[in-house]
Amino acid sequence: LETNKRSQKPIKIIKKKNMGRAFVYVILGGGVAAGYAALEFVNRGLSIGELCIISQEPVAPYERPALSKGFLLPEAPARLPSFHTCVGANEERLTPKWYKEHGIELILGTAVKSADVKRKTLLTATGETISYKILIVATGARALKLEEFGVTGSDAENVCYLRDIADANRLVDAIQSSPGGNAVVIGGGYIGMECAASLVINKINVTMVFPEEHCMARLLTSKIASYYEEYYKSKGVDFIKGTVLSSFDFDSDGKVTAVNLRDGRKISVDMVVVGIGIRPNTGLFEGQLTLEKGGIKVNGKLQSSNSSVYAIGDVAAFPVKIFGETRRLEHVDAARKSARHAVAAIMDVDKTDEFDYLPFFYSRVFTLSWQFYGDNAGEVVYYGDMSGGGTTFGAYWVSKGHLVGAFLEGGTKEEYEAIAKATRLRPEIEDLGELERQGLGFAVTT
Ligand code: FAD
Ligand code: NAD
Ligand code: ISD
Repeated sequence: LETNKRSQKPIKIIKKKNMGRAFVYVILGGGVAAGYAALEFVNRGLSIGELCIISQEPVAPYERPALSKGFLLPEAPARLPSFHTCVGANEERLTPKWYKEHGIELILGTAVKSADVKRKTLLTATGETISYKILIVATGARALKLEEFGVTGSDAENVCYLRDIADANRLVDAIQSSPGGNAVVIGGGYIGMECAASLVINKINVTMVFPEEHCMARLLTSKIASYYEEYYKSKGVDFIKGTVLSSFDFDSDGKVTAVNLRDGRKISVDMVVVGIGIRPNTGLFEGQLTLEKGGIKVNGKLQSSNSSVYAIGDVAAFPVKIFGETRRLEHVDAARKSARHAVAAIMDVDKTDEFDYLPFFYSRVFTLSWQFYGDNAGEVVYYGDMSGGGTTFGAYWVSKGHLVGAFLEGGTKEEYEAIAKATRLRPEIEDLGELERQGLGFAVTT
């Protein structure tokens, strides 16, 4: 019993057991998008105690791209706290102290096991019920496992995936246990290409195996891909294309000693890196929110089919205005910008327009570096020097008479800005030959 302050009459307070904490805003997931959302909340005047971030990772949000690059370097590797968000966008580095100072509750090392969007509650693995007024889902994605393709053996200590800091530590251990050894990299996408380069830098012999005709098949044309494959070959990387892994051989300790390919080949290995794609972490919301393109469908304010729930980053399928369709993008710039836009929409709805995002992807391997903006649809026009060895070249994609995408390897900051601006403007292209003749100059003068 407690006393009502005004009437001084006794009142009965019923506290439900395990009721847990209540917040105005809860971010579910503690990756890239969560970090950028937190910064945006603070910049827009968040009050102490209003925001909670729940993450199953044991560390505060960090720049995940560092895991396949700086983290794997043999000399002076990047380690936390140096790459907490939001250093990747040249902003403040949000250390655990920063969250404390801003009154943001960081619940780390804690998975959310279920969500009830009608009751506006989340149940954590520790048994706590956390309630919210507004929920931002930033659960990202998980790496696909070989078992999902019928191959067993992912648990072996020298088979590595790469999604989070625990995976990255495991990969570093495998690299350090295989000096001068042999690695097979399964998958020719982003993880495969970036990890293969990092392994070579660590003086490990690499064979890449993937089912497509060329690497980075989701984004690159065979002509662009062959530039990178030739560069990798010059660094000693072997490519086995058009086939997949069928099984592993193990030693008596359960370590993988060889990979067997479907085309009959056997390759002896000291370690294996697997990068065969991801699945967005939507499981908690299936049957509760509308899903599309494998993610949580949101509108131009990043708001899901339940108006109290927003989704950002890899898990969100949002309308990409310049393409006039819904897409789910698995890249860091989209995570950062969708996070910021969602918070703007939550805190200042009247002044926030629909999210108008220009897709931006990039990678850095060895001394190479490329950026891509827009969409890789339609006809392709190449320019520049594709003879190899770190030259500058690029490509434009032209669809329905308009420039819709642009790629550039080895550009300057100003040149990357120029291709971004040109792609955003979607200029009409009447003559592909003329575009080819102008090359990078077209973007620079548009
Ligand atoms: P994540 O950063 O994956 O964060 C999701 C978080 O949610 C994680 O902390 C996860 O543990 C947590 N979580 C999930 N489910 C739960 C649950 N039930 N309970 C509690 N917590 C949960 N993109 C680029 O554009 N350029 C790059 O160079 C680049 N490099 C990359 C390198 C690597 C190794 C990887 C893995 C990705 C890279 N990406 C890159 C992609 C980029 O990192 C992602 O697009 C970005 O991290 C997405 O941010 P997110 O916040 O949506 O998801
Ligand atoms: P991905 O989608 O880029 O590539 C997956 C690759 O897996 C395909 O290219 C294919 O070669 C291969 N593959 C598919 N099924 C296979 C099978 N059964 N056997 C063998 N190979 C198979 O995915 P990823 O490389 O795993 O990257 C994971 C995520 O991390 C993606 O969302 C990616 O965007 C992100 N990432 C991005 C960057 C970047 O933007 N620079 C860098 C690293 C990771
Ligand atoms: O390699 C990277 C990358 O692309 C990032 O965004 O690391 C991060 C940050 O730059 C870490 O400093």
